Amino acid sequence: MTVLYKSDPVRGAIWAERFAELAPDIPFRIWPDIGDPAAIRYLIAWQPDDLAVTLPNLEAVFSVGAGVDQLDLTRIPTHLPVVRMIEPGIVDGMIEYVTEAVLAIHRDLFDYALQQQARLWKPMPLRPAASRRVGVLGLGVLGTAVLQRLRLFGFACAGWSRSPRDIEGVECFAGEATFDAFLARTDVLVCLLPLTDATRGLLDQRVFAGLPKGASIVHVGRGPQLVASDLLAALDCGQIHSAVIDVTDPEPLPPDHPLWTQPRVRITPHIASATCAVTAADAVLENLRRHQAGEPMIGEIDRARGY
Ligand code: NDP
Ligand code: OXD
Repeated sequence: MTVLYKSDPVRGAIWAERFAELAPDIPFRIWPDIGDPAAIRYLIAWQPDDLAVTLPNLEAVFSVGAGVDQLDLTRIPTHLPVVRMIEPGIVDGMIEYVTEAVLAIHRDLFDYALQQQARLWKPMPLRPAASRRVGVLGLGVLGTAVLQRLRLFGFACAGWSRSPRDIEGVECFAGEATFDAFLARTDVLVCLLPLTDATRGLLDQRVFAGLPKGASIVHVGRGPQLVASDLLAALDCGQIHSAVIDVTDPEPLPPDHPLWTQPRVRITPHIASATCAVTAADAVLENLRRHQAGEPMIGEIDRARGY
């Protein structure tokens, strides 16, 4: 039962070490050194290309990331389960990134950065966290973890998902019928949705207009969910005050893109979070055990939903 890894080889070496330590009986190979293709049962990849079609005895495909939008599902035969990455390293990184971004917005750090450039010493009133309404799009593994941390600061927390959720201390909205009400109560909008046909282009002029004037955006989902020209227009007219953007379309963001120079936009190069190789190997090993035992794997995606 060989496992084949096809992604960053440096991280692959860490995966290999962890497999050798915890499951020395499972051969772990790093692409392109695949050995006998017929022996490979499990594939761990960011982009498998045609491997899911050409490996004759494959039993499952694991994404090295939380998202699966980078996979071309049409090139993964329908009998193969596709599993996204759920592991504590990604969660911790995302909590740190979003917490910092929301606090920077809450404590007016965009304005103070501009004041610093102008050498202007001008304190602004301190606003209690309870009066700042944070709203997270997506109440999955990451959205829920982020809200559970933000609650501790006292922010008024809400979230929006497709199906109804119940999270302590969080006002949960579900489905399109509640979307406008969710937006209307949100001062800081965090996007943690997977990229699907339903979420592509979601962050557009209509969404920005539905937020209270002067709201801010933290975008950590996927670049194609944001209509950048609409955001720039909303920033220009003051409807949106500021934006923290970790994911863009395309990536890397081209040097002449106007988002780079908008004074109230902060850009990072898709680093909000990253898979931790050690805990990811643990997560896959647990799923291999489950698969061998005929139990459901953690993070298996629903192909029809796209996430
Ligand atoms: P999950 O699958 O656990 O959660 C997805 C959430 O989004 C669910 O609550 C789901 O609703 C909701 N959702 C999906 N489609 C819709 C829709 N059309 N309308 C309303 N709600 C919807 O994903 P994760 O939390 O693990 O990850 C979320 C995304 O974060 C990833 O797909 C990836 O794109 C991004 N990411 C970004 C990283 C970065 O570094 N910038 C790092 C890691 C992930 P329901 O609960 O009803 O299913
Ligand atoms: C992921 C990512 O999906 O890094 O894990 O964006």
